[in-house]
Amino acid sequence: MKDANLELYKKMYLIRATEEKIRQCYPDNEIKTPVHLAMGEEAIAAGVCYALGPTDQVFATYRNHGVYLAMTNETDRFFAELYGKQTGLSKGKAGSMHIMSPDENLLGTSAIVASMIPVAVGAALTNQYKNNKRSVAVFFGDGAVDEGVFWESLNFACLRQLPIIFVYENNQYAINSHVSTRHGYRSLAGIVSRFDCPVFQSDTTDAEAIYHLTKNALRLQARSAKPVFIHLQYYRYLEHVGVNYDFEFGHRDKKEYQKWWKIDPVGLQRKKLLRFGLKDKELIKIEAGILNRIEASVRSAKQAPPANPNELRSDVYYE
Ligand SMILES: Cc1ncc(C[n+]2csc(CCOP(=O)(O)OP(=O)(O)O)c2C)c(N)n1
Repeated sequence: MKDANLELYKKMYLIRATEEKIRQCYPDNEIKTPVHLAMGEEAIAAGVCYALGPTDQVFATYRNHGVYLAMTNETDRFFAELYGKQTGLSKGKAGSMHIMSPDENLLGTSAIVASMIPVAVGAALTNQYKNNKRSVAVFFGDGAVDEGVFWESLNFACLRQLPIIFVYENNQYAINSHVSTRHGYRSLAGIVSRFDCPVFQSDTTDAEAIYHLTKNALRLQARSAKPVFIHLQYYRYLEHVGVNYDFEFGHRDKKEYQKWWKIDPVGLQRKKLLRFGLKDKELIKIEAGILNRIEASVRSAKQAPPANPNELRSDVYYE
């Protein structure tokens, strides 16, 4: 597992460093899109995406940077999109909340809570019809299960036994409201497992453990052709939208953050690699390579031409 653990670390470091760069640049006000940073979530994005097969498809939410970077390992088109440039993933017209890359199987992400869940179920239905052995993974938060469409989608996926992986990322908060003020039941996993949908659950921040859990879910799906539900936890370090901490507003206690920071996924993985015998200076070299790539991507994004107003209505669905 040493190679896999290094791969997972590279993915997580890329995600963390990219979001740190966004934090650094955002006050310049050249990035106009709202940004929902997912610092704290890296083990889920890296662990799940690394476990997926090369043709499996993915949908995610507006908190999508980690999933995009874990899927593509690419920062040029990513930063160009954030800067609203023609060289961006969607020619600068989508921004951070709708990052996608169909060529790399990231089929959609959206600002509308829970909206990708039924679309992912539709993709799974297509794959079932085509019998092409593709799975679809859809990421969503604890706020998304407050939406009726989540339950309708889960029901339909179970009824038709679709090849879909529901990836539930519980970070306890929907904007500022805690899960305990929103969920009128004790155990989501308990309810979902009463559907015809096996649940794989963990509260770990260890990317390797999440990778294995996802592999097990995929294996069961390949054997049984059932939908599966992966129930995970993380703590979002920063405010809901934007680049700052939000502890002064009083809805979250800094002690909660400090508890999770002790098991920060990126820090844990780095320590694990050192235990496996990697040298600190080898890791520093890898990290420097990633940081240089990010710097180069930001430089070229800044220099690229802005989104073209004449293309406002191309590549979009409108009547
Ligand atoms: C349908 C819909 N309702 C409300 C909102 C406003 N809104 C934006 S983010 C959010 C919270 C979602 O929380 P969660 O699903 O847990 O995701 P997280 O932000 O924690 O990643 C809400 C209610 C929205 N964007 N879409």
